[in-house]
Amino acid sequence: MILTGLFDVMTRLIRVPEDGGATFWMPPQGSTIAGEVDWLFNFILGISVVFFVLIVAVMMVFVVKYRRREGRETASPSPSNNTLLEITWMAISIMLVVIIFFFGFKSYLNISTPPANAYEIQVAGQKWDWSFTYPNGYVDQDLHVPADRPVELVMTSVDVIHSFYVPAFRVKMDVVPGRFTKTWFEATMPGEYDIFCAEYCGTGHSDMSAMVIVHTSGEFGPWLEKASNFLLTMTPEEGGRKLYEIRGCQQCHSVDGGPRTGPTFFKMFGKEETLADGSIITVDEAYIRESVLEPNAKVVAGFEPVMPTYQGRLRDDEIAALTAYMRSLDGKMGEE
Ligand code: HEC
Ligand SMILES: [Cu+2]
Repeated sequence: MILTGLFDVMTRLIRVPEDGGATFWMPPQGSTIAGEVDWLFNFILGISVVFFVLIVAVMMVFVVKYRRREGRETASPSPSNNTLLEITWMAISIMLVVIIFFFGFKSYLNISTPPANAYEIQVAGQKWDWSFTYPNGYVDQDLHVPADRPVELVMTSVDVIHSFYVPAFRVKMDVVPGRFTKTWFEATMPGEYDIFCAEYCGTGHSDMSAMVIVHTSGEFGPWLEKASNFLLTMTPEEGGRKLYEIRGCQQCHSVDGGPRTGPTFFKMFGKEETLADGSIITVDEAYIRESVLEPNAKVVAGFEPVMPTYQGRLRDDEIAALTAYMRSLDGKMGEE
């Protein structure tokens, strides 16, 4: 306890009080568990420092005291053992290790068991960004959370192993393809904090960052409401483009004429399309709407019927925005 007391004094010396408990070497303590994680870290660091100093000091003294000198050619035999000394140092080491285990295990259990009333957000990692899906289906590239409410993250990866890391929350958890991992936190201070990927995942690894934005609990609801209705604040083309990127169309449809799993959207609007049954239709609003809601009603010749239905997943105004975006891909960019 003297050790931690000493260490507390040391850390307080370099603490920046207005920055939420940040110190010279620690980010702010932005979550409820940050304090206990830091405490244990400092405790282990304190023990290491004390023993390091003790061992090095004793070593130096012995080096000088028992150095080779004139007339002291042979060492005198040393006593074989000192039972009391040996039992003492073993007892002290065991005690320290058990204390560390006790607090470490306690925090570990705490960190790995989300409270039952936690707000759940789905996280997907992919090369090289994060996407966060809210209970209402809204998808964002940054993580927005309410303060003072436990938030549970259910995470998976689309490609390789990533690791979700928020230093300010002292939260780090692997994100693994084909598996769901969970972690949780309760943010205590509104503000913005960094998210990093902490598992080397290829060329863009260092770019794989995002922000956690902690809203006051009253602000979070209105934020989600407004963000989910981003169409209201954008032109239909912009909104459609955003939907194209975040709702998965991009994975199968290009906008530059190149082939993917599905036909390109480039110059698609107004064109004559040959269907698998040989008939020919013109791509218009009604056909696009049908293609999105009932993809298998009319299948384009040369493609597999693999498009998932967006029935119940895209509202009418969203389909209208997507249509506006497709219409704008007429190859006359910048002319209007
Ligand atoms: C898993 C891949 C996949 C995803 C995701 C996907 N599509 Fe498709 N889409 C296809 C395929 C394959 C076809 C062609 C076969 C067919 O008509 O069903 C197609 C056809 C279409 C067509 C008709 C194209 C034409 O040239 O006649 C439209 C319009 C369309 N998709 C819109 C969308 C929109 C909008 C989204 C996102 C909200 C989307 N698709 C997501 C695979 C996909
Ligand atoms: Cu990564």
